[in-house]
Amino acid sequence: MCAAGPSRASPPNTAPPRDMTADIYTPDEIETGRKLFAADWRFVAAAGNFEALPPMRGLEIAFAGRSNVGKSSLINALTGRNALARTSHTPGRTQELIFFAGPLQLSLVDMPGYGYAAASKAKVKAWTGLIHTFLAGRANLARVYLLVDARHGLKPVDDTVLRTLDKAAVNYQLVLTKADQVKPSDLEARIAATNVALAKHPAAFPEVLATSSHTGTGMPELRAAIARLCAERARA
Ligand SMILES: Nc1nc2c(ncn2[C@@H]2O[C@H](COP(=O)(O)OP(=O)(O)OP(=O)(O)O)[C@@H](O)[C@H]2O)c(=O)[nH]1
Ligand SMILES: [Mg+2]
Repeated sequence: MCAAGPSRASPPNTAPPRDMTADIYTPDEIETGRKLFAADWRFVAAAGNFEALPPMRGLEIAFAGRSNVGKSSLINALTGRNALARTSHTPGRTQELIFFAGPLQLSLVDMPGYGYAAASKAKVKAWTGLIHTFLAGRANLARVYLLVDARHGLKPVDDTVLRTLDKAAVNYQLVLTKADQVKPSDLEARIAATNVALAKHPAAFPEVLATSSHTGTGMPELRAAIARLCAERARA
């Protein structure tokens, strides 16, 4: 079951939970992750405001990040489905919190992007409010993957979200997306620079993960990490 146990990270300045201290997975864990995401995943709800959120059920894992960073694509790549989450070349595609349910009472949450300059002020305000309220206040939010475009790295607009996550002590990990678009040497440099920036963030998993939804890079590890989280919460 993926439904039990506390959902918050350790308080600042204490050791991170064991599952957040290593990104090396055994072949068994990789296989468990593969099976978890090969199962049936389906859309369950869309919420444009806090009142419309579906009832809490099991654990939730949210994918947050700037507009167009590749959140919806990552959910599709994880689940091996082309169109489970809606993607688009143009920013601002996902405009609500979208919930997908899988096995073990686990849900994935596709979030609206932030930092989308072309949207109206009112929309930006509503999305930003919803994003921060959800990230800081959803009791069964077990982990947040904060996505950052590997070509651009962390931007000032990411800072407020990082602060919200630190303050709420939600356990989170930075994921570089679109790794296929960056030369390997530039990717190494981006990973190193992002790891340095992360040192200031107490609730963050200390290492970033490089992924590509187009080539599948990082998917087995991300699936294994989520499966490991489920197993740990079930034991807690
Ligand atoms: N090359 C490459 N392109 C990607 C990758 N992931 C996403 N994209 C592209 O980036 C664009 C945005 O992807 P989405 O998944 O819709 O991004 P999003 O973060 O959900 O965007 P919003 O919902 O608008 O915030 C699409 O054109 C994708 O095809 C990747 O790993 N590699
Ligand atoms: Mg999207």
